[in-house]
Amino acid sequence: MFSCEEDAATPCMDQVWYKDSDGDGKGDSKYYLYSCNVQPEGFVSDNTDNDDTLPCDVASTFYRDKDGDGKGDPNDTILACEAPEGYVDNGDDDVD
Ligand SMILES: [Ca+2]
Ligand SMILES: [Ca+2]
Ligand SMILES: [Ca+2]
Repeated sequence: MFSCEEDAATPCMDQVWYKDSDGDGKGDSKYYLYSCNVQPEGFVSDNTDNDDTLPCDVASTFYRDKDGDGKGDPNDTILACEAPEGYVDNGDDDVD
């Protein structure tokens, strides 16, 4: 992925690109490559992503609400950025 060396006649500045797996525009500082001029697909110049598996910095726990009363099952949870369909942000349902 050192595309600068492919064309030695063209001076260019190496740039570091960081992998953005979750597509939130923030890159993972642990996974990077060098490329000049062209931005590799799936990579960004930012390296501030704390968790590159989630498109947000802090994930929240959501609770499954099977019966649709707005209260979730405390034993059926998922970690996500926003409440997925069928999930709510509380685990107050005793009998879901
Ligand atoms: Ca990311
Ligand atoms: Ca992220
Ligand atoms: Ca419920």
